[in-house]
Amino acid sequence: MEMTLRWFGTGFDTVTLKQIRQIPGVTGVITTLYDTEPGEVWTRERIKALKDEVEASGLHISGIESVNIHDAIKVGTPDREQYIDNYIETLKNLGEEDIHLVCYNFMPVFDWTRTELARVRPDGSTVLAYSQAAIDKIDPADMFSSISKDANGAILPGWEPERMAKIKELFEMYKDVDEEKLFENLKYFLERIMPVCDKYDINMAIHPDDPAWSVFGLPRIIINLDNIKRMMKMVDNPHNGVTFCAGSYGTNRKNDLPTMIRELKGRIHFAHVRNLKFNSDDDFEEAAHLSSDGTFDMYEIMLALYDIGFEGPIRPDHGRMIWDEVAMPGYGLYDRALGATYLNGLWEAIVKSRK
Ligand SMILES: [Mn+2]
Repeated sequence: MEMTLRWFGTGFDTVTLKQIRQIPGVTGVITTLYDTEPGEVWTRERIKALKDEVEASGLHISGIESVNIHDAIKVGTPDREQYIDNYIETLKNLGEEDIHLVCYNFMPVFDWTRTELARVRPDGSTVLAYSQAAIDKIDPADMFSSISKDANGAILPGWEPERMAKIKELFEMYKDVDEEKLFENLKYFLERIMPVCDKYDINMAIHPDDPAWSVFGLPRIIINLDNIKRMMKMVDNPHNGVTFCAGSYGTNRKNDLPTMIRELKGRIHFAHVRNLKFNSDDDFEEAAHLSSDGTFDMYEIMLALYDIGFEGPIRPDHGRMIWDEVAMPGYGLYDRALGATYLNGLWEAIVKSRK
């Protein structure tokens, strides 16, 4: 595996490449062109400029998170053809710049959903949290205003204000899209892009829906092992793989994370590893990466990744906000650096004990 950190780019991220370079063992970043719209072609010039900037800091681009999917593709409207052509063009440009990993998601309307961005934990740190009881009381149209006030001025990925301004329109677009339709549209998209992925050896790594169940009555499909297997089988190509996000699959207590990892051997192209603390089955908050601070056994997760011979990039995921840092919720420097260091420690111990 290669330890990496997510970086949103100069002007969007409070964390600098220089800081990332100083986290022991972190050699790459997972980044994006944060100011592009879903459906837009990423030009080679812009990709090259981003790559040059990262490389000048002594790091490299380990993958892209995300190249977002236009709603027309998820809904399956006739104009999806143009947006898929654009996506293919972006993949080609990434491939020509020697980038071989793309994380994306197929969630309708909302990306990840949380009800709080700054829940205070007993140690005084603040974290993202989710409560089903709170969701059940919120009108989805108010979701954006209810959480954006805690965003520390950051634009949250998937929660861009322009997008949230047309939320009613978005719900209308998706009104006839059920789980079957979403699977069908995902299949159509994957079949169209696989030739360019084969040509440039690009691993597509779908990110799970978070939380891993239906929210606001919207269909969600990338939520458990059966559905992932269905997705991989319907377009059976090694380039059609997954981002194994422990924190997202882990929202559903029925998902046994180490078992899922072992079952997905060969098709996990990217891993997000973080811990959650459950207060009940439908109220959880994000925790420090350390096993004892949350509910997951992080050693078992890392061991499963080791056992399947995982060689892709891995990154600590959402961190707590600690030491008075002001940053995008989940994406400060300090707690993610602690997370990377801890995961590297687990990995070193596993490697040495298995020799
Ligand atoms: Mn994730």
